[in-house]
Amino acid sequence: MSPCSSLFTGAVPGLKITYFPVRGRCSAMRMLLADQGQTWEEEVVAIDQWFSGDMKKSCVFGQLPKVQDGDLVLFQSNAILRYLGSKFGCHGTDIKVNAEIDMINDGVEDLRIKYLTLIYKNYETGKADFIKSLPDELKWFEGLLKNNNKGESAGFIHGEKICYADYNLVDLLLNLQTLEPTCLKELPLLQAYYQRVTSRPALSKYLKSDAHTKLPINGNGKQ
Ligand code: 6SG
Repeated sequence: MSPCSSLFTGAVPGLKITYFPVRGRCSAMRMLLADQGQTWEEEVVAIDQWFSGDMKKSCVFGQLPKVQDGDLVLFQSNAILRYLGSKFGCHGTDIKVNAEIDMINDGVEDLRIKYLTLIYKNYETGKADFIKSLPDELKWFEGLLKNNNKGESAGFIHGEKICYADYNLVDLLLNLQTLEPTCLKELPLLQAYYQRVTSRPALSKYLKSDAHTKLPINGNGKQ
């Protein structure tokens, strides 16, 4: 029993994601689950229900997503991703490998925060500059791929096995290409990596499903 469990309703069998009707911060965890052949339940919280009800008070940091797995209740999307990575074999087995994967995921989070700031705070005034900054922002990931066996046989952002940070990075790359379709033009390794990961059969099937395509990327209609 986790220390927070008493705050929440009882254990649920299997995995349940509670979130707004958007891809947002749940897209990477859904990709991970789909690609790893898992099923899960979705509890969709309408935005008016969120602002008029008591759910916010019951959340550890007053925010969603929430993931429940049996008697474990988790908030914070990156902690959730890391947990799902450990549970389904997409985290390392060695503490040093894990630390490197976590470091890469933190790099993805830094860029995601810049993207979300644009989307939710200054889309109209900041879009052109943000797009201009993308080659500089993304070159670090191109560099990681280059150092990973020159990006040739290496399929992934760390080593040769998919890790939870791959799903987070691929989700962010999908959003960035929606914002600016040519943003990977000068980054051949990242472009090939994106194609390679999103072509994995189960992930590709999920990305084409209504469950994914019918959800807006963000909560304010901007993308
Ligand atoms: C918003 O920020 O979807 N959670 C969001 N908003 C509601 O009352 N560090 C953690 C994590 O990684 C960040 C959580 C995240 O898990 S996600 C949340 O709970 C709150 O704070 C982005 C998203 N937005 C869609 C959306 C529409 C209505 C509520 C949420 C308008 C936009 C954001 C708030 C109001 Fe909105």
